[in-house]
Amino acid sequence: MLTTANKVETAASEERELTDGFHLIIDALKLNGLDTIYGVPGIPITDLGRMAQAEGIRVLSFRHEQNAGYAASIAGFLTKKPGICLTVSAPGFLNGLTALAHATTNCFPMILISGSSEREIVDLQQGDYEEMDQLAIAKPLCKAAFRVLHAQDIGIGLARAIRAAVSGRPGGVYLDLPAKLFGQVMDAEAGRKSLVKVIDAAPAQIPAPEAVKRALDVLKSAKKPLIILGKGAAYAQADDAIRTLVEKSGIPFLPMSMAKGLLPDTHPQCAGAARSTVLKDSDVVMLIGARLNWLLSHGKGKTWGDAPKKFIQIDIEPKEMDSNVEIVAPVVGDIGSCVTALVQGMGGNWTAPPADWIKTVQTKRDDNVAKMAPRLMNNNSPMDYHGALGVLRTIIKERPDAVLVNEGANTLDLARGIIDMYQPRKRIDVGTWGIMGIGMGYSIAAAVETGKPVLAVEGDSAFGFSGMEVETICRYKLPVCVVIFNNDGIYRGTDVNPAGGPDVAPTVFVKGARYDRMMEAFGGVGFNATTPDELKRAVNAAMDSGKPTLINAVIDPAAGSESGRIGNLNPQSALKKK
Ligand SMILES: Cc1ncc(C[n+]2csc(CCOP(=O)(O)OP(=O)(O)O)c2C)c(N)n1
Ligand SMILES: [Mg+2]
Repeated sequence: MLTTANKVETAASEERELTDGFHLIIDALKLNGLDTIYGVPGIPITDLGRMAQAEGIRVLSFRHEQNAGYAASIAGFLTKKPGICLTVSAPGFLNGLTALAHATTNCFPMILISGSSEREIVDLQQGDYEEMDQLAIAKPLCKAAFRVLHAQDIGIGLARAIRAAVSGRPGGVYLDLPAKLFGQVMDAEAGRKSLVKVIDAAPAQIPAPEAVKRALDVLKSAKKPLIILGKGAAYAQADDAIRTLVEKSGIPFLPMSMAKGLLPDTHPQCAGAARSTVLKDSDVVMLIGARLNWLLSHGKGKTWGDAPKKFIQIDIEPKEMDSNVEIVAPVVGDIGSCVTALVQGMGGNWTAPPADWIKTVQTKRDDNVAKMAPRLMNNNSPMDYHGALGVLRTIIKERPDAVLVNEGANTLDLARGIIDMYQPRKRIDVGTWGIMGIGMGYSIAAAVETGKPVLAVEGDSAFGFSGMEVETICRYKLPVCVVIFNNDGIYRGTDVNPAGGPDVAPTVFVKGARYDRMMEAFGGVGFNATTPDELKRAVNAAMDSGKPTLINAVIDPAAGSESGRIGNLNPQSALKKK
């Protein structure tokens, strides 16, 4: 192998026979169909971005690595290919790390590729430019972490990263590329041969026939069965098989947030609007790509009622079984293979669940929907959440292929309940951690990866975490319509400083802020909506034009509640609040 110095001498005469680290990375990405990079340029990866763009890779430059990372993570969810995030050393790497940990927690395949400083100096802690032992720091936060030191190992390094990201339970992978690697020169033919095209990156994992039979036996014995669909089921892209299983079984289903639309929320078996009833009263629960974490109250306690319950769980990760409660019928394998095997095992004459159970669920659901309906039609000004969301609900009904991005507290919880989804993988949100900050990164990746219009429904606080990326949206002219539920703060804009000093309360923002003007600053369309009618017109115009748009929806500052629907998670002192 030649050194960088040799490259200069030989470049002119042997240009065609040589390649370098830069090009090997690009060729390895392209060979594996990874054609989009989300990142922020700087030393040592600026030229890599330029060259990647020159070679036909789409390189999307962000204003902050965290947003680029979130974009990469959701690109992974939407496509089943690892989303690529590219960052500079130390601070850029750290900014991307939150998204890497997020991808791992949410089981999204993503590769964070970060440039890093000189190993020799970093390891002796001699104070290099952006010095940091990035590999060590990334390791506990991702599924796998690799470093490539030699150009001839780039192909293998990327192959390992891809496999680790997408096989089994997907997750985030870190790939450390020290600055010196990029300039390393090697024979072009040897370089080509060193690249690896990953074959069958996420091999099918077929469930054991006994496990399938056991699950079906339990399901058959049920008087009040329930199917819960998680975002793992949405990720699997086994939409037809899942629909067949649900419909053939006749069992009510409850979609978790990002599984909404796998079957339409308006499907006769959907129990979304009867959530508390089905969780409490069901006797057999089949989880498909859903974990019994906090979002399902760990499968026990008040939410789940007193009646004994049996759980069937379908998951690709064997360690998921018995994580919180006993799983009487674990089915381990990829969702597509498991669901297909279950459908086959059901045969031609599966008995539907008892009619009184179906009736109970449907009645509860219809009652709740009817109770909600008038609230969604109110035309109050300032708007409340229901009036504003009623409008957005209709817009998604009329434009079911749009992608809905959603974050906030009240803005999240109420939108999740109110806006029906009709197609798989159209709702992307705060995920397992309930994090703020995914909004603009997700919107950008959703527009780029799906080519569909995006509607981002954002709390004013939530939006602030990634707000600067509206410039990115305008720069790439993406069909993104951001609606900010502006209630002057976090949960509510009405808190007061208990000490009476000049500072406002910690949850309160500038009153009457005009977020729409941020969009105008970059050439996008801004609109200030004070009534549901205005909101409707503005969103429809944005969706029709496909122009980057930001609508400041003025919401009554008193309309929200503490922490939205999860106020119960706030720690309470045994001492009375003063
Ligand atoms: C990264 C991160 N930081 C902080 C929080 C805590 N948090 C939860 S919701 C929220 C904002 C809620 O306000 P807003 O987005 O305006 O929604 P609203 O309830 O007002 O509609 C915050 C800061 C979080 N979830 N994630
Ligand atoms: Mg708010």
